[in-house]
Amino acid sequence: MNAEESVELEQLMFVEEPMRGDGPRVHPAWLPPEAFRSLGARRILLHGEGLLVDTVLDEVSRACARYGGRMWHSPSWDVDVDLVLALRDAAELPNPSVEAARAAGEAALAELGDGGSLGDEGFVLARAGDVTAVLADAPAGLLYGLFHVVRLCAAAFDPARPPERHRPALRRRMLNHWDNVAVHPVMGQVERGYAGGSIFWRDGRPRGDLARVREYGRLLASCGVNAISVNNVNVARTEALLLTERLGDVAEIADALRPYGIRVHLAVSFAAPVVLGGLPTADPRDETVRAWWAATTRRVYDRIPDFGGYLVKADSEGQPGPFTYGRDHADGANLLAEALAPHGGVVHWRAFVYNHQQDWRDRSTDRARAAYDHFVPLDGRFRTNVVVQVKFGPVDFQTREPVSPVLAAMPATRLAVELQVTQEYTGQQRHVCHLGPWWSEVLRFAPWGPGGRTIADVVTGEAAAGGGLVAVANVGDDVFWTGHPLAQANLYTFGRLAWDPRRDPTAILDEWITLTFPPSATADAELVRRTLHEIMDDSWRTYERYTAPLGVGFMVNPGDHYGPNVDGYEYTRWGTYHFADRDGVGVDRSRASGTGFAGQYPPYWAQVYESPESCPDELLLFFHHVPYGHVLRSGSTVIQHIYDTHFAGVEEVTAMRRRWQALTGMIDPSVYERVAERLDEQVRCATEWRDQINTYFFRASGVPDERGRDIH
Ligand code: GCV
Repeated sequence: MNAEESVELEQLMFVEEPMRGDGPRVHPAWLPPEAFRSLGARRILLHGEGLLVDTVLDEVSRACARYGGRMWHSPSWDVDVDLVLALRDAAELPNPSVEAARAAGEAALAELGDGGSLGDEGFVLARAGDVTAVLADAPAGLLYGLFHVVRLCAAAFDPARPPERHRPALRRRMLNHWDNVAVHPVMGQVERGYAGGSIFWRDGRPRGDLARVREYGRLLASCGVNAISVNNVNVARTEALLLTERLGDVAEIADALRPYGIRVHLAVSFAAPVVLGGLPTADPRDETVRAWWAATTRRVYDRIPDFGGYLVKADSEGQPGPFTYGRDHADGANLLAEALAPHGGVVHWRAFVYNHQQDWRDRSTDRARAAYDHFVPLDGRFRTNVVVQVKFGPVDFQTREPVSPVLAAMPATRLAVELQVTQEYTGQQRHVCHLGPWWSEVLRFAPWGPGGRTIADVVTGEAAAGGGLVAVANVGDDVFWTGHPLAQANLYTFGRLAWDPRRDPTAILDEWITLTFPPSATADAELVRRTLHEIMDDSWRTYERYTAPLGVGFMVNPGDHYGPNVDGYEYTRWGTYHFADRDGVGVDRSRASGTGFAGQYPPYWAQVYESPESCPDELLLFFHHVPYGHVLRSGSTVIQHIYDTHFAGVEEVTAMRRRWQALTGMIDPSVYERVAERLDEQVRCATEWRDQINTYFFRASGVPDERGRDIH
């Protein structure tokens, strides 16, 4: 290439970063420009074509414009580069160093790979001489490879770096937004949303800020999420219309997210043939109903060719479902699956089905049993494009629950685990509660006994054909995306665990810290890192300590679910009881004398959970009703454990607030202030929890604290 050509090509290929007048409109979360410094200072060659390759092009161009690097796209020039990002089937280049890097990538793949295929989303990274090569079979792989290089920073260019191959363990890594289009009179714009309004909808209309939606797509792609549903699973009239008249609104979101490899799904009402189609029935066995779903779904795919599929909450908390017609959940799910199958779509059918009209005096009905009782008998009847989506625990996203036994009992069904990134029961994004360690514990749980297959194996499935990982999103139109800036880490961690459910959550948190607070722009990077780990690593356990004890759950204020209220749900219809009285506390779910829920587990855990002696302490009150003097495996009595953990929890939160103060002046002041405010609230609320819980159990039991601390 001669000098003139070079100048011309530079003008063509070297894209300037668009100016952003008054700085970013929203916090950049874990993708601040500074995180791209190492990449942006390099000479980079991008080789391949496609929509997602254009996204890579845009990312790299902006980074290079900012940090002085250079970029070429699919040229045949002989240039010296530091990084090649190439599709494997892109034509050869007459550039010896680039071709050597590609050959090194291919060789690494042959050595590391099983048959050499990277799939739709995988990539390989290898070094050849002074060049780093990232190769992928498909554009999405290149995009994920690019974000990997960003995460690695300078380490991506370390000559000693051994080759590595990455492929997501789970095919679908999905977020469910519980966003309402029209403001719900009780639940608001976002059901269980703690970060302002919706980024998609406002007051019955699309919010109209597609730039923000694109920015969201970028954040999600960078942590590995590849699917979202855009409306609440409780589908009201306005939201139902997204399937038909207002499909254009969904298509706009899909268009904004497509460049980031994210497919859009829709929560639909099972009664849609009646409420939208004017049919007299929504019976899944009725021919006109089947034809309605087939035609409606065809229209969806005409408008959104890469539409992901439907998400359904049926016969649950008042949502319509197949029970109305004497049909079961397999009939219902298969109806929608049949309509989606010709287009490659899936239906995510939720297993969150229980009797929400319970009488608290009826001790034989147990909400924990419900999903198993409804779904396990249907195993083997679901079509292959049905994913049964199971909440991780048998009740409802509590701070501590056993892992749902459904996940071990449906071997002939594709199962997804549903997590809750939005912190409904874990501090509502006013409390620091880093959930990675909890999710990791769930994913590593071996339901058939230690050393056996894990929940991660179940959702991965044979040849990655499992149902994947899903979570309820925690994002809103808040300037920090998640209300509490540190709650961004939960979103990031979800994506990274969905990519690889076996990863260490502390390492993921470390990655998030490095990206969000880049060492090159932080006065004392080590202090920031250490402080954040000290505050966040154990924050879920701290939260557990000052709230409902020993797995008993709830004890929250009814309705908004924030703050303590020991008897708030005790005499209600929701099936969430603790049965505390003057003698003891907890729910007997044993086979011998209780609801029999413990018997829903495979033999190893059925036996462990059956007896208070072998049941793990942290789940004792979930499985057993015991006297206050019962001695835990830890050696403490139940009542003393309650006092000790509640005092300790508040002390830990007070220490968090003190530690945070050490970061004054070290980080973005707006982040500092927001977190500081929320830590004040966390200290207040944790103190309230401590006092309410300790006082309640002191009065009920009459047993004093053996250390004589203040209990009111
Ligand atoms: C979307 C819990 C929440 C509800 C939620 C429901 C569900 O009950 O409190 O707001 O409804 O779970 O998962 O469907």
